[in-house]
Amino acid sequence: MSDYKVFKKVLVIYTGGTIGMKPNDQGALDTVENALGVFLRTEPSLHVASLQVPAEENLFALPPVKGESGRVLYKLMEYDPLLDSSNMAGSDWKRIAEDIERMYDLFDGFVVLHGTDTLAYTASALSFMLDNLAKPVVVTGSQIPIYETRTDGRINLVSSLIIAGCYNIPEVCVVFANKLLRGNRTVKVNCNTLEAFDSPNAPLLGTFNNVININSSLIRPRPSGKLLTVGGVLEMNVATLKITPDMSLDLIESALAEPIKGVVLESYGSGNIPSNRKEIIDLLRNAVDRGVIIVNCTQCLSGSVASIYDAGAVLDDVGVLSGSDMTSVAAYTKLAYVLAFDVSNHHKKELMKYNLRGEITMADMNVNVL
Ligand code: ASN
Repeated sequence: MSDYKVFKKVLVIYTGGTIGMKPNDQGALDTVENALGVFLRTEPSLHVASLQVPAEENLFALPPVKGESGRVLYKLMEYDPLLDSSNMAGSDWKRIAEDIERMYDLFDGFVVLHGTDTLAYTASALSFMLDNLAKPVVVTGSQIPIYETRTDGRINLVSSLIIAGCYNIPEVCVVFANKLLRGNRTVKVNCNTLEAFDSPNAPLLGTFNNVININSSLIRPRPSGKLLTVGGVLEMNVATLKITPDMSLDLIESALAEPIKGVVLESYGSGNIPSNRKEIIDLLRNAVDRGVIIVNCTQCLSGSVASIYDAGAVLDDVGVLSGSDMTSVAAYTKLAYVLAFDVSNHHKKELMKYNLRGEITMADMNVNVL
């Protein structure tokens, strides 16, 4: 295999999810250790056996892809334990980010195989944690296990390997159902169809049809000359508080109570709350005065928060920040990232409003993050 050097090298970090699940004794889908690599080695659309890449190093060679000059060699790194993504936590985001940092110079790009349930959280979190990222990090998974005939896992994995190996996309992105999406704009929109993800407030970065079409003007610029740094410290004392009619004050009080440091307020429409309930406004004001950072995001699937109505403008008066068009998921992970910084509360608030990784259309262009 003297021609290894011409291959683009991709590290596939396999964290779990449906893509590698099989039914357990009760018939429920569950993760299975050491099965994916065995399967990949026998699957001609995912590995060219005749190239005889060393199996003991968990290396696989993707067959040539029409239209792409590069060839992709990939290494499978399976996590122990494999997780249904519903079981993932901030410590798992940290593990992935630190593995990417450790292996950064050895690979041209990275694929994270992940369950779909919390995939948007992980993609958003990684986008913030990987500062000065100059290589593609593609998060993907599937709705049907890769071992099944009708799987969507095979095409999602192939498309992800192509992006990670052959394209200059220095971002954390999501590949799913023939779409390339910005990671921190992604939301899970369907749990029953193969079109599980969308980015309702941001255009697709690309599409996989007869040809692969990348919307280059949307891709974030490669950071010049700066080294990747990983923000491995997170403040996970964050909460999401969804406003509902007649909601209990106790619930609001506990969502804002110590040790919570940051809250995503999921408001109605363009950022409105029941402003005729003075007690709610008092609870929010008290929390802001105690230093809790509250970010207002809409419950709607798309659109952004703006002080159009008095029922929303009241939040500006108590010091709640506008989340503009950020997804609630992005705001949650951004809070976890920003709240861990050793800077003043004022500076953290400025960072929450600032467009760090393409996650937000800035409502206020005068944000000062220096
Ligand atoms: N429960 C699964 C997970 O998130 C769902 C999936 O991957 N499609 O791990």
